[in-house]
Amino acid sequence: MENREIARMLAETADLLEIAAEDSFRIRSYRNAAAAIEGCPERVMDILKNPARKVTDIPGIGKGMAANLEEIAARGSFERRDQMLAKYPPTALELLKIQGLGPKTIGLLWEHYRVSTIDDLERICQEHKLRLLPRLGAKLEEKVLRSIASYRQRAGRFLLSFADEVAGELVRYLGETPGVDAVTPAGSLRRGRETVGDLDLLVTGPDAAQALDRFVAHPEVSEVLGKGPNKASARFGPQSIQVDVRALAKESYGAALQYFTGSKDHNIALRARCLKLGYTLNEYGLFRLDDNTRVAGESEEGIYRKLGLAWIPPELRENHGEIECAAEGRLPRLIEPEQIRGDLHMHTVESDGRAALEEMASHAKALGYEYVAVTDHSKALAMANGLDERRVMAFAEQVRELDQDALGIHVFSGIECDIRKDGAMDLADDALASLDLVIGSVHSYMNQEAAEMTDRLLRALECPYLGILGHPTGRLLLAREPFAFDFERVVDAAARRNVWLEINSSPERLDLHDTLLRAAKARGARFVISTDAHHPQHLLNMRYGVTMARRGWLEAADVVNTLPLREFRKQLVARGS
Ligand code: DGT
Ligand code: CA
Ligand code: CA
Ligand code: ZN
Repeated sequence: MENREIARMLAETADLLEIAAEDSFRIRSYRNAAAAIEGCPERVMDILKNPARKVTDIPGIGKGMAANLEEIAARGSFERRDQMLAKYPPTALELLKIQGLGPKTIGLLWEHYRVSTIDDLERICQEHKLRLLPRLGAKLEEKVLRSIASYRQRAGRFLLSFADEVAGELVRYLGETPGVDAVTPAGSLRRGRETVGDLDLLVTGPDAAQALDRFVAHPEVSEVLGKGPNKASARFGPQSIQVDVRALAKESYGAALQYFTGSKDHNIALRARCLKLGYTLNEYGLFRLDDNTRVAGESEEGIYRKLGLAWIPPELRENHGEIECAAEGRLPRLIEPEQIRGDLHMHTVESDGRAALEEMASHAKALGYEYVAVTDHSKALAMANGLDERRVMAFAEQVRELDQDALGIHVFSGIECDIRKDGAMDLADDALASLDLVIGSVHSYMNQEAAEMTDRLLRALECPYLGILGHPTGRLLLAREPFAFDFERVVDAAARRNVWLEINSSPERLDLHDTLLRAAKARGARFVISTDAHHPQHLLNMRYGVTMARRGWLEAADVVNTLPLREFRKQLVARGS
C-alpha cells in the first residue's frame, strides 16, 4: 500500500468521526497523521515492515496512530475505521464534497432521514424537508441544490497533476514494450487543462499493437472497457481513471496526435478551414478533396503548415482565436518552464511548512533558481502557526543575517499576509515594511457577497506594502468554487498599483487560470508564477503554473519572476516607492 492510500484511509476516518460529532482533538490527530504520511518521503509500509525502524519516528505519528498503522500493515484496515464504516454507509463520505454541507449537518440528515447518497440529499431538499431540521433553513436548501449541480459537473474528473503522474507511469510501462517507439499523451492532458476526464495515450512503432496487450495486462487495470486491434480502454489505478490507448501507424502519427489532442472545438474550426482550402482532415491524415491524395499526416507541423498555419502549441487549442493568430503569424511566444528564475511563495516550519528555510532554499537552488521569497503565514491563521509582528521582524532580521553566498541562492524575506474580512492587512505597517515582499491572500470569509469581496480586495490593494495578490480567486479545484468579486475592477486596481497577480501552481488551485489570465493581461496586469510549496517536493509544481500561464497566452515578459536577480530586485525597489 502506498502512502497516498494510507493517508486517504486516515482522512476518511477523520471525516466519519466528524460526521459522528466526536471529539475534535481525536479528529485532528487523524488529519495530522494523514498529512504527515502524505508528506513522508519514504514508503510508510517499508518502515512498518522493518523491525529496526519505528513509525513513531515520523513527525506527527504518535503511539496510538502507530497501532492503527500496524493494523493496516497486517490486514489492510483498522478497528476504528471498520467501526465507523459499519455505522455509516461509505456513500456518506461523498456528501462531504457538497459545498455548504458540513459534517455536522450530514450527521443530522443521517439521524433524521437516513440520507446517505447525493440523490437522497437532492430529494430531501426538493421536498423542503431540510428546512425542518434545527438551525437549517430554506436558503441552505437552495445552496445545497446548486452545489449538487456543480458537484455533478465536476464528478469523474481528476486533477492535472494526478493525470500527469498516471500518464507518466503508463508512458514508461508501455514504452518498454518491444516494437514500440513512442508513447505520447494527447487529449486534455496534453493541452494542460487543470482537470482531466480521461487519459488518451498514443503508441507508435513497428509492433505498436503489442502495447495494447501489455496495457490490459497491467496489474492496476481494474476493468477492461473494450479492446480491438488498434484501441484498448480500461479503468486504471485506485481512482479508476479511464485510459484510452491507441496504436497507430507511423504515417498517420501526426494526424492522430492532432486529432486526439483536440480540443473538439479547435478541431471543428480547423476542419472548417480545411474545407475552404479544399482539404479534408481526419485522424489518418490530411487529404485533398478532389482526388483524395494524402498531403500530410506524419507530423502535426506538416498538417498545420499545409493549412497555412504556424504550429499551434497544444495549450492554445481551445478555439479562442488561435487559428486566426496562427494564420497571421501572431501567435504569442509562450513562456517556457526554463525561463523561471525564482519562486516567490513558499512556507517553512515557521508556519505550516514541513522544511526549514535553508532546506527549501537549497532545493530551489538545485532547480537552478537565482532567488526565492520565503513567505510564511501571518497570525490570523493561528492553526497554521502564523507569524505575529514580533516574529515577522525577527524573521526579516534572520534573513538579513543569512550567509547568502554560502547558500548560493538569494533569499528574500516575505510573508503571506492574510487579508482580513474588511480588507485590512493582518499585520501592522512597520512589520510589513521590514520585509522584501508581501503577498496578500484571502483565506477566510469566502462567502461574502461580490460587492463586499470587491471592496475588501480593493482596500487590500491600497496597502503600500502589498507586492502580490495571492491565489486571487480562492478556488479549490473539484472542491470549492472561486469566490465572487468584480474581477475587472480588482485587476485594474492591481495594474494601477503595480501589484502582481499570482498564478498559484499548487495543483488544487491553479489560480489564476487561463481565461482570467488573458483578460487580466489585456487590462495591463503583470504576473508571478509561484508554487506555494509547503514541502521541498512541492517546488516541482512550478511546471503546472507555467502550463496555466501558457494557456493564458502569457509570454516571459508578462511574468516578473522570469527576470534575473538584478532586474527583479530593481522591480522590487521600484514598486516599494
Ligand atoms: P477530457 O477527457 O474530458 O478531459 O477532454 P478531452 O479533450 O481529452 O476529450 P476526449 O478524451 O473525449 O477526446 C480526446 C480528443 O479527441 C478530443 O479533445 C478531441 C478529439 N475528438 C475529435 N472529435 C471528437 C468527437 O467527435 N468525439 C470525441 N469524443 N472526441 C473527439
Ligand atoms: Ca481525455
Ligand atoms: Ca478519451
Ligand atoms: Zn495561501
